[in-house]
Amino acid sequence: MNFQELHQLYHLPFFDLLQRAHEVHQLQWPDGKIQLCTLLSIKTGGCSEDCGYCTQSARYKTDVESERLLSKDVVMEHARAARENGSTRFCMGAAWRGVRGGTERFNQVLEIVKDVSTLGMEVCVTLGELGAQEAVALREAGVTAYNHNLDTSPEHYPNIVTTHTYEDRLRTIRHVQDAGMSVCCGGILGISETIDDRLRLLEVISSFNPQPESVPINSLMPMPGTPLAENPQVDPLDLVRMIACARIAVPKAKVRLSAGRTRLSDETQALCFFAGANSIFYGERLLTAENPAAAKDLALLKKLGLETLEACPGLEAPELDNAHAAYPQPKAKSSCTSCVI
Ligand code: SAM
Ligand code: DTB
Ligand code: SF4
Repeated sequence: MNFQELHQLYHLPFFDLLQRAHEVHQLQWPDGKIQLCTLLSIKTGGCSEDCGYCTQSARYKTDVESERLLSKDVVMEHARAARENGSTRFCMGAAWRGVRGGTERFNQVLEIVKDVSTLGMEVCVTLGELGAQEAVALREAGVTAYNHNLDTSPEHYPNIVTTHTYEDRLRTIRHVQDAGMSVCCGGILGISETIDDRLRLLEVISSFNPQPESVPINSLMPMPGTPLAENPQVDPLDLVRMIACARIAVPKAKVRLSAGRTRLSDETQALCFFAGANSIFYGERLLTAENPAAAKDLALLKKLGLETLEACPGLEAPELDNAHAAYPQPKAKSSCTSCVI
């Protein structure tokens, strides 16, 4: 969708926008189930990058203590627990600028991925910048999706990050697509952007070919010590509008109501689900920030009569297919219709 279309949509009367989004949601996701995902920071803090919202940047004096890459055994313990608690996607994050093939740490990550991918969950990683070969290696190890957010508009991005560019991010996304992994790409609200910046982000994301499989929408969790620590909270109704626009602009994607839920009321979250959000991060911690207690989330979903997506038995990573043009359509081997990977 282009900016003009998104602008018109966004500024519709609130209930007209919600109705349009809900219709798309019901058409694309008739079972209305919510996917539970678990996040784990496998390497925390000490990052060379200067993303102004991030508590893991080495440039800011924050409360986060740097940790080395977790061992495979520890990661597997978390992954098994996530599966037992009902998560069908396990997302591992590392605070690195990027990864390079042939290094010890990249080989360790590949070993971790190989083991986690035996558990039957979708396997998502977010490790920063990737080259083409690293992307293929991750895909072959069993990664099903790669998270790499564009976060905001191309115009606003340099106000938030100066150590890498929007084009760098797009190049990594291209490598992920070429390797046959699904793309998880979204944004963050509350980083001093305008509404137009948010819509420009959606314009860029919805123009991907193929469109991303997953669009996380984060709301800033202001982190003491970071440049954005004093930013005001996002207007909840603006968040709902953004979710609705994401649902309409990227209809087949899982729209993930991501960071920031500890500051949202049950009512706001309910509106987000109505507007098209169909996934949450589940469990008391995101990467470093807080998340609602699992029991609280389950109680909310129950109150709303929302079911969770069940595990998909025999889930496998998409087949490698570089036979087509620049952006091959990731293929899912699984026959389960509720898992679009
Ligand atoms: N280092 C990797 C990268 O840059 O792609 C992945 C980790 S980073 C934590 C993933 C995303 O989390 C960011 O792109 C941003 O959207 C979100 N995020 C990070 N810090 C946040 C915060 N304080 N509040 C809300 N969202 C945040
Ligand atoms: C995404 O867009 N949000 C998740 C996931 N992708 C990796 C991460 C949220 C991180 C929130 C801040 C923190 O925990 O430090
Ligand atoms: Fe590093 Fe990612 Fe945080 Fe940026 S968002 S500082 S790249 S961990």
